[in-house]
Amino acid sequence: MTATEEPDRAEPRVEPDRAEPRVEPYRHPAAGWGAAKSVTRVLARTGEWVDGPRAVLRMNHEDGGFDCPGCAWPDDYKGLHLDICENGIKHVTWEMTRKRVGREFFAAHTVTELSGWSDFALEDQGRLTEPMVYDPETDTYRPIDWQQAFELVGGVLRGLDDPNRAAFYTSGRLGNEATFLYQLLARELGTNNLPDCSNMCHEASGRALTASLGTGKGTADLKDWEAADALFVLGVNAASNAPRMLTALADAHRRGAQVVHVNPLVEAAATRTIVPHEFANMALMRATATSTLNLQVRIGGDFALLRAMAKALLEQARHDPRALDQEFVERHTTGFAAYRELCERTPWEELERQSGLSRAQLLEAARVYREADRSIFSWCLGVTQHEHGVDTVREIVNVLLLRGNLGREGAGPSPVRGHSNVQGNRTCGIDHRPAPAFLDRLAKVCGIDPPREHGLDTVGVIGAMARGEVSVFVGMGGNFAMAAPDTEFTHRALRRCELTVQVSTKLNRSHLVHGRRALILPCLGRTEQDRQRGGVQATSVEDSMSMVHLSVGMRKRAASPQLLSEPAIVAGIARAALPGSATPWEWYVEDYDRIRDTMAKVLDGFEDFNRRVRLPLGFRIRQPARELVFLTPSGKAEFSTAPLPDVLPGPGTLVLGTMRSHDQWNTTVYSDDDRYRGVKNLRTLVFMNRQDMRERRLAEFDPVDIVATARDGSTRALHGYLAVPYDLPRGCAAGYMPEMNVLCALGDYSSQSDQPIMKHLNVTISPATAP
Ligand SMILES: Nc1nc2c(c(=O)[nH]1)N[C@H]1C(S)=C(S)[C@@H](COP(=O)(O)OP(=O)(O)OC[C@H]3O[C@@H](n4cnc5c(=O)[nH]c(N)nc54)[C@H](O)[C@@H]3O)O[C@H]1N2
Ligand SMILES: Nc1nc2c(c(=O)[nH]1)N[C@H]1C(S)=C(S)[C@@H](COP(=O)(O)OP(=O)(O)OC[C@H]3O[C@@H](n4cnc5c(=O)[nH]c(N)nc54)[C@H](O)[C@@H]3O)O[C@H]1N2
Ligand SMILES: [Mo]
Repeated sequence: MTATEEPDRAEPRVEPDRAEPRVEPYRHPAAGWGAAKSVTRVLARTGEWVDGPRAVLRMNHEDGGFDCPGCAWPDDYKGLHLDICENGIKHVTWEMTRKRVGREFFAAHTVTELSGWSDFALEDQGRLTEPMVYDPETDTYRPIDWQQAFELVGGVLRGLDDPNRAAFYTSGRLGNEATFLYQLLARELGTNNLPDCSNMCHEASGRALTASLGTGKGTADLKDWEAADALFVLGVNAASNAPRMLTALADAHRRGAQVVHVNPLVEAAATRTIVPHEFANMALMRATATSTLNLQVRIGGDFALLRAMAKALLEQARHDPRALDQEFVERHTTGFAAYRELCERTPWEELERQSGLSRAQLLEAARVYREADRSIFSWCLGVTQHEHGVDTVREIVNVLLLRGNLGREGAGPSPVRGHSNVQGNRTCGIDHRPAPAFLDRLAKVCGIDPPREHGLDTVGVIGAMARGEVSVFVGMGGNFAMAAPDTEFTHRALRRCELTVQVSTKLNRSHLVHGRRALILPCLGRTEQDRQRGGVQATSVEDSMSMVHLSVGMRKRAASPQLLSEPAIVAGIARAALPGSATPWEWYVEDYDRIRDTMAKVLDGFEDFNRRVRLPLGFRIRQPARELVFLTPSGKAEFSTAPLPDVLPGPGTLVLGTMRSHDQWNTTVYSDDDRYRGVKNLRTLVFMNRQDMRERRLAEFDPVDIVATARDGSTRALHGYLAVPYDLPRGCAAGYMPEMNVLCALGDYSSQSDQPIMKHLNVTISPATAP
């Protein structure tokens, strides 16, 4: 008997349109009718006409409902209204599809066959329905019951001679309660091997903010965004990746605030928008501008721009003391003199060359900053996925400190996190370098003896698997095989494992690139009701601005009756792996309030967790730096004095950055379109500066070979990509992740953050040699 709710429809491969590729400038405002049309298409495609809109109405509500599984942009604190966006709707309906991938499907297709399918076709099969185990005899996945699945994992984990031979990956959707249990499982077992997607996105931000301010998070919240006189937005494609930020940008522009975008590309959010939930404006096509200044830095040029702003302020301060907040600098910071000296010594010509901007542009940025009373700097991957990501975020803080833009309304650093709960994951213990104080409390409260030595992060774990040092890989969500750098190497590493376990909602490549033994464990999604012995459960999540609130799934019928919640799966594995454990795993799962009560004792700022998380908008985690309390060695905010990095491409080479299209969620690609960049039916493209193309005798859509040279001199190549002329600085090129991970060597990670430098690959691009 199949466990699926409805007959399994092993449909033929559904590929995105294979129509002619087209690229033409997008001339419409962001969001608005283009978005509405796209949503209509998505709802039609997933067959969610009734449930889709109903679900969306339950999203991001102050009084229950579930948290959008999309990005980590905070909900509008003013409460009940439709704070939704096109891409949020896409993510929700993606989870709610009526399609199912059940045992007949797996019986009918060998893993070898499925490996030839596109990623789109794999996910398009629908929701996973029951636990599956890999059968090497037939090269297929076959059903296994939950107890046997847990026993299999438990048995392998128990048999390890060293717990550090296991690694536990997290993708940032996991709710706080499951997160807490997951890290407890790893640490009770005896390892800090907790790689996560944050190792590929905001590791640099966390390390930089901790070093400068003693807190790993931003300090500004949505109210601050509304009070700021200037917003600096660096390296974010907001219209696609944090669409609800458009509202904040449009509001700022309307009230006369300055909105400065720093990006090699002029992205849709840097022009104008129709505010996503303002239906009247939508009907009237009334767009609001979202930018007062666009600065097209070269890739990696942000640091030079920031230092130039500091230099200009310091020069101005010689005759205009108000250029700096001297009192703030004296009272709250350390290291100012050395920083000033460093800025003064850095020549303007170097700053122009490294930023790719003219002196006039650099001075204009400084002027806007100087004339604003209150400024917020916000950033995402354009800043972090670089060798100098940590230094650059610290330079942002330096610039903020010069004018006392911290600890007061309308000011502060404001990183834009990725996955909806990636920040909560870190808060709740997913950290391969845990703080000793956290481990002490965990030991005391949970009665375990957690390991003290640092564990492996994403890059580290891939190397360790390749060397045979890690032999069990558990993926709590995500799609590690595609998200990680150096695709072929990563795949070889995963295949060396004794056991790979993927807890997932949909079929993806990570199920096909597996160890000697392999399990697929299907879980409930965020939209689905999670009923345990103690009744319907809610999980909590934390947004980019440290607000923690509850998310309650409302779909009564899960994709399959066999799905377990993520906390239940963690508990099942833990019970099997740790038979003598004193942790009350099953008791925790009966009622997540019990998990929260324990978390309240372990986690800083979570006192009275169960009560506060039920307040209408949840609660904000205390942020010492926001109160001008700095948990740094000096007890003050610390200026950093990093030298200006050299980011210029070598002769004949270009710097290539990988990024998302408008129509994808990380490794999930919805279509081959990238609406705001004017692209239709094409993902195998590389955006290039026109002159760089001319130099290489390339015309639009000419096929090219892209060869990346890693630091160790090894090369990796993609063939047959199409060159697309685009407005970006000379020497810079861009294309889509995850496909371009093929080009990113495992060894090319930042020495400051250990993040793969996915925005800074050294490549040569030339006319394709083979047709
Ligand atoms: N719809 C949708 N939303 C998402 C995601 C998704 O895949 N789809 N992913 C989520 C996740 S996990 C994350 S981490 C975030 C990612 O959000 P983003 O950081 O916006 O992601 P990317 O697409 O990588 O885009 C990076 C941006 O940085 C710019 N850039 C590249 N190099 C540089 C540089 O050197 N300097 C500057 N200043 N800019 C540069 C690029 O032009 C691009 O605009 O989004 C989250 N939200
Ligand atoms: N070249 C390059 N590579 C990159 C990046 C880049 O900019 N350039 N960005 C990096 C970044 S910022 C990130 S965050 C990573 C993303 O890395 P991941 O987080 O590992 O990847 P996702 O594509 O978000 O994961 C999608 C899968 O998650 C599963 N899933 C979805 N919802 C749920 C759920 O509720 N529960 C569970 N258990 N599973 C679920 C589904 O099976 C789906 O196939 O990629 C990184 N890789
Ligand atoms: Mo991310």
